[in-house]
Amino acid sequence: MERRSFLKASAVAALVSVTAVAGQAQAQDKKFTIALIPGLTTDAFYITMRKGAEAAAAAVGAQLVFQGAPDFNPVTQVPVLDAIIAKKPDAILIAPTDKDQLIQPLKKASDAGIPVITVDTFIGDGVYQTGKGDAEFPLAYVASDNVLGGAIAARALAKAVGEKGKVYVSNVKPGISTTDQREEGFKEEMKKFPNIQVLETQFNDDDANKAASQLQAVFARNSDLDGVFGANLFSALGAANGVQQAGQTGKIKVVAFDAPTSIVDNINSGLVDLAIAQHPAEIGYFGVMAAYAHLTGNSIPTAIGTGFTVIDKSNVADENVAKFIYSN
Ligand code: T6T
Repeated sequence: MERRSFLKASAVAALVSVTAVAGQAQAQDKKFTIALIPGLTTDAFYITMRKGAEAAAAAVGAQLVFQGAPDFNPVTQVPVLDAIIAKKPDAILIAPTDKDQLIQPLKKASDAGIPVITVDTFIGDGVYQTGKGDAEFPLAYVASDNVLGGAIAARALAKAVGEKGKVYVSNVKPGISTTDQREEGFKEEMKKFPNIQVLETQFNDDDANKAASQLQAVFARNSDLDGVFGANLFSALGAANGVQQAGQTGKIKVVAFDAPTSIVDNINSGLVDLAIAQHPAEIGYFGVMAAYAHLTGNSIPTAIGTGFTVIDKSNVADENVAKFIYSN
C-alpha cells in the first residue's frame, strides 16, 4: 500500500501562521517556559510527542518542561497538573486523560492566567473558544482526526476479513476523547458492511496484559472470531499478543492504532495486518508553536489537525514510512 497522509486544511493554515511566527523568534528576549503534560510518561506515543515539542522549543528559544504521571488516569494526572500550575509556566500543553474530569482542574490553570492548549485528547466536546459552556476555555486542540482514524481501521479490517464475520474493538476505557472517537468512527464505518458483526467492546484500562486475556476470552466464547481493532498502542499490542497466544496468528486479523517499534516485527510476521501511525512529533511541534505564537501576540487556530501514516507489509521497510514508527 502506498503511504497515505491525511492532513486537515487547518494544519496547512497552522503551518503558514507558524512560519510567519518563527520569523519573529529572534526578536523575542523573554525565554518562555512551556509545560507539556502527557497522558502518561512511559508511552512511546508521548515520548515521540516530547521530541517534536523539544524541537519546536529549541527553534523558538523556549524551555520545555515535560512532566506526567506513570499511568493514564485522571487520579494521577491531576496532582501533576496542580504542581505545574504552582510553578506558573507561561503555557500548559496537556493530553487530558478524561473529557470531563480534567475540566475543573484545567480551569484553575486558565483562571490563574496560564494559557491552556490540549494535545492529542480534548476536554468537553473539543470545540474551543466559543464563549459557550464550561470547557471551551483552552486556546487550541492539536491532534489526529480520531473519527477518521477509526473509519480507516474499519475499512482495513473489513477488507482483511473478507467483509464478513465477527470482530470487536479492544479499547482503553470510556471518557477518553481519542479512543472514544476511534470506536465511534470504526462502528459508523462498519455499518457499511452488513455481513460483519461487531461484538461488544472490551475495555482494558490501558493494560496490554488485560487486552491479551480479553482476546482469548472473546475467542473462547466465539470460536469463529475473525478480527480485532486495537484502538490504541496497548490495546493493539495486547490484542495481538492474545492472538499469538491463542495460536491464531494470521487467522484472527489485527488492525492496530499506533506504531511502537514492535509493530515492525508484528507486521512482518503477519500477526498484525495493518497499523495506523499517528504523527505525535508533529502534535508536540505544533502544540509548542501554537503556544509560542499566542505568547508573542499572534492569534492561533482553535483546531490543528495532524496526519496519519498507514503501515502494512508492503511499505513497512520504506524509510519514508518507517520514520513514523514511534521512539522509545
Ligand atoms: O493512542 C495514543 C493516544 O492518541 C491516546 O490518546 C492514548 O493512547 C496512546 O497514547 C497510545 O498508547
